Amino acid sequence: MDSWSNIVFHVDMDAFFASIEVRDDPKLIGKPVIVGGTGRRGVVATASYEARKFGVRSAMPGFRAQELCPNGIYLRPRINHYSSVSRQLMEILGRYSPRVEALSLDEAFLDMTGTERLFGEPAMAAEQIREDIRRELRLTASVGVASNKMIAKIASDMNKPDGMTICLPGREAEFLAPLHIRKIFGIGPRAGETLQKYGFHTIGDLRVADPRTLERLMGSQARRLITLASGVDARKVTTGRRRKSLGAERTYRRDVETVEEMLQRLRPLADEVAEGLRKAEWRTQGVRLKIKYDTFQTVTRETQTESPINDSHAIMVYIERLLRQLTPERPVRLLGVTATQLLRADEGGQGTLSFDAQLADPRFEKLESAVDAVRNKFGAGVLRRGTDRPQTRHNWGPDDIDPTDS
Ligand code: TTP
Ligand code: MG
Repeated sequence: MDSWSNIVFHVDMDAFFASIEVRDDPKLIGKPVIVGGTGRRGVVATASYEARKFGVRSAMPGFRAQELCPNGIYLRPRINHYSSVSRQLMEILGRYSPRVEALSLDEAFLDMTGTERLFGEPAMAAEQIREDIRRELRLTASVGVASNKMIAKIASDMNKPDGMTICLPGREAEFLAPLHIRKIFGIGPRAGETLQKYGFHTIGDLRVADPRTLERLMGSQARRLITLASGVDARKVTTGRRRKSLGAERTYRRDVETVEEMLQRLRPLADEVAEGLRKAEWRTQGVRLKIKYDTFQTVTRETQTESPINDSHAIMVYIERLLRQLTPERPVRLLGVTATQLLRADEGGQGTLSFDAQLADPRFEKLESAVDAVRNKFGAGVLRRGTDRPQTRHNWGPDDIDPTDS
């Protein structure tokens, strides 16, 4: 066996809301318990494993759940209560690592790299965490142990409920190979269908795919998929303790109608965000696009970046992707770009394997740092990248309204 160079745990509570209800009311033990789906238009938040046998699932409309499981016990969610249990859970996890990244109330990544001395072999540490949760919270958790986030998350789901799954270092590709392609983060129902039509069923099929074939099917995602399929994921565990986001937005006097014009207007916003990131020595692992239509309806779309970034070029690659996926159908009065998921430049910036050379091209970062330096010295507007066309820039001025106006 190779030795562990990185150790990541993914801890995920079993049927979280429902398990808490059962714990608090022993009469419910062994019964099909459904949290949510009570009101006329309610949806199911979660169901106990007994209720899942009837086909009841999270996000299912309540009436459908009641058809499937008429004798189920339907409870109204008590979110505040679940949040306080969640805080206790995170406190337990915090004893095992200073780097805990909570993803939701009931799941978190732990960077366990370098903790062997304290807690022993990863498998032992994982069992100890599960034991603490069982004893102190009287709840069960499933844990995935792996060399990176993607696999740890897939692993925690493999022996649910009350299970632990380890992927040993060096065995990543082998571990993933038999699994269904939809297990890969980012392969949604549509992409999954396309891939299957062309004979890609398992992650192993993807790994040995001809990159050109895959590119024809998945475009710019292809290389990333092959990398993920081979079990490589360079995302770091980030603690969300600091400031969470950094954004720029602008309301325009005249509505913006075309996607091309939106892209032009998003570029200076991305510049602003990138500059802010570099000034604070941050990078981001998430990018969010915000749009307010002329109807004042606001939509946001967010994506994770393949590696931590802090340059406007890379931000725009994601923003453009989000914008094109969204295909706005109405005129737009406000646009915004936000870096979500910030991390310090030294946390995983270096030595990070980039999935997409174009996105993490160090030349762009260097270039942009140089631009910052000149701007700081002589003021903004002195230096612009080649892609900024002055004839469009002068149109922007009068349309821009202070962001506080929105
Ligand atoms: P999950 O971890 O997805 O589900 P779970 O803990 O209930 O079950 P398991 O992990 O064993 O498969 O979500 C955690 C909690 O978040 C869940 O208990 C209820 C809530 N939730 C919703 O409210 N709506 C949803 O659509 C989902 C998926 C979860
Ligand atoms: Mg869970």
